[in-house]
Amino acid sequence: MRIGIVCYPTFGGSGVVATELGMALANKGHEVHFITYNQPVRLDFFSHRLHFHEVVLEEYPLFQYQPYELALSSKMVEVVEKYNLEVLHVHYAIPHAYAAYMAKKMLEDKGINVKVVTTLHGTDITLVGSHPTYKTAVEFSINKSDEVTTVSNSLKEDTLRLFNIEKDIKVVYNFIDGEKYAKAHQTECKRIALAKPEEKILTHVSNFRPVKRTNDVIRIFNKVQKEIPSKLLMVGDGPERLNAENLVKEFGLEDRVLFLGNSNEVEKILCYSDVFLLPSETESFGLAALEAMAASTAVISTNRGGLPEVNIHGKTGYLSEFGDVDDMAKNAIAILKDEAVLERFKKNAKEHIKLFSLQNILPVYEEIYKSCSVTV
Ligand code: GMT
Repeated sequence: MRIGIVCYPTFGGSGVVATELGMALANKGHEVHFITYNQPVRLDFFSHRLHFHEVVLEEYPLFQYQPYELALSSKMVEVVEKYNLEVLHVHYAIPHAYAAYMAKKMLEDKGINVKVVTTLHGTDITLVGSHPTYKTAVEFSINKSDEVTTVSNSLKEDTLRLFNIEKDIKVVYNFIDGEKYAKAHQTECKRIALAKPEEKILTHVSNFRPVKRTNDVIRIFNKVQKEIPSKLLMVGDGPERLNAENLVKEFGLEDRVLFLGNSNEVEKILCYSDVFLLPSETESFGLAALEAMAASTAVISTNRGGLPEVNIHGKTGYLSEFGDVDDMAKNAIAILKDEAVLERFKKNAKEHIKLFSLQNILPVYEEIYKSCSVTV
């Protein structure tokens, strides 16, 4: 099939899922066209089946805000027309689903029919999308999509609770290419570069937004390192990074916590990790946790949103109430202090990700594309 993928090209989970999906579809023989304002960060190869079309914004002094939706929908029309695309798969409702609807209507005027699949990722529903500023347009564009998917049952429930949705919503979990992580484990893991053999390694990966509670990560680690010789790797960047760095200084943990910045090769960092910390206020799925599990890492997280669908309490890690730093530290210590327990959790985590394998999820998206395009 000929598929257009619209996403944020950054380190956020929705962009990562969209990019991995596009690359996997191209590998399977589909023609894929990414349409966004920058080359997606995880897009690591091009082929005759994988294309990138940049949405260029024209600066004009009159505009306090550049009208990205206009540029995006115009680009979608151009690419659909030129490459005869059958489906536009937009990731993250704002503003992608809205721009896709406009593109579809403009194309209809030219006698061209393209189907729109919208995947909701989390904050486009739970934090930003349901805000009165955006709600009307988000609800409209979800209802006007040909197919709507969410990345967890929890996000589907949130969407139905927060919006007046007339469309059927299909749940398609985020997925992972387990082989990439297995390879990193075998060939590229030089743990000794970061920690002494007797030290355990804890990791956090995020965009350091307030919802990720990066200060709770530091507080949990502060408690853990008092009982377990350990290091903490903080991967990513964002508005809360400075606060987290200040808290590290306050606790006197500068030699135990490493801030590594953004990385598009998280598998090479996660392969060092024993425990992954994700104390988020909300998380529609928690792709970062799934990536950690693929690298055989136990997960300590909150029980919010879709996290219980990914992290199984007492098996792949532990779930705690949001903000309960003591409980999360206690659980991390329980896993880390006993080598046999740690090995069991690591093995369970690696086993559990099979449910979310690329091989399982890719055909589900292909089926969705096919089913909506046959109604042409
Ligand atoms: O985690 C973020 O803040 C980024 C955000 C995004 O849309 O890029 O992530 C959301 O989508 C991911 C991929 O589906 C999910 O794994 C994350 O749980 C979700 N984030 C939140 O719900 C906070």
